[in-house]
Amino acid sequence: MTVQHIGVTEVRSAAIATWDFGLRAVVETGHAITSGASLLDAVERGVNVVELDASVATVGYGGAPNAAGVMEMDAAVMVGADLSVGAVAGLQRCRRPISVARAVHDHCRHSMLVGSGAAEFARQHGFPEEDALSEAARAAYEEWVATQAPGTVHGHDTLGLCALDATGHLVAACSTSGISFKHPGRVGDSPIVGSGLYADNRAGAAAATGDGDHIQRFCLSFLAVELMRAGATAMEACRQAVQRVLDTPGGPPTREVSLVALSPEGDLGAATLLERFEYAVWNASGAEVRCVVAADS
Ligand code: SD4
Repeated sequence: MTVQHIGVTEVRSAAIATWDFGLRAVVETGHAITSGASLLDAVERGVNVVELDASVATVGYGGAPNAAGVMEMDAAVMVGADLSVGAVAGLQRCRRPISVARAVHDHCRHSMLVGSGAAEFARQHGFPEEDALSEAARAAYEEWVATQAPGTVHGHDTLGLCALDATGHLVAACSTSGISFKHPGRVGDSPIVGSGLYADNRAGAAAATGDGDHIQRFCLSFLAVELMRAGATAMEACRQAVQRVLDTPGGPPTREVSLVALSPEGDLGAATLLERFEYAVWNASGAEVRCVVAADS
């Protein structure tokens, strides 16, 4: 477990992110918050760090392409102060999809743009056309084409990030290349408000990761936030939300379900149906990777 103590001036500020690679995102977000950036800027910078890291094989540059070998990325941001959102889905030729989602939030009269319309919007707002397919991702794709039957599900890990500043504002964000080698045009839970992410300053914020084809059936992030609104701690809210998946009539459709959550008081939560799920936190005590085991184990 890595612990980094970094200068924290605001005791309430906190951030939580999915997976161990989320550590870099929460540390960057924390630095930005403590150096006076707006919460939205801080979250965008935190997500950008992971998006631009080609060694993360599921987010932004270096992520996994679709079944046609084309990178199609999903990202969204939600602001808990006014429930405003910006989202992109199936975005091509961009290495920082969260920044395009942020631009949709800031400059577009719509909440979500997809495919060629999202790419055109990105160009209009100054995002260069960039190849998001890394050499390693191209090699993995070629190996998949040579060896795997179409439709085989490969790795997929979304960066979901929730952050709180000292004034009680919450922001949630998601960025992913989605399920590896997915059908062209497939959109997962990550850019869908309520499924991949949700934030409301009055109740909390949450973000999901896992098999988005199933996660979007449960509106898991909204559910976790509503459970916090009803009085659950962030940890209880995550556990009860993943329990909803376990309770599916006929049995859970997938065990690839994990959630992180943050309350307006800075209380942190996570739950999973995987054997173990690593997530990253940052607050006044420092930054570290933590782990939870399956909620029903
Ligand atoms: C998706 N939920 O596109 C994303 C992928 C993911 O852990 O988070 N995997 O379905």
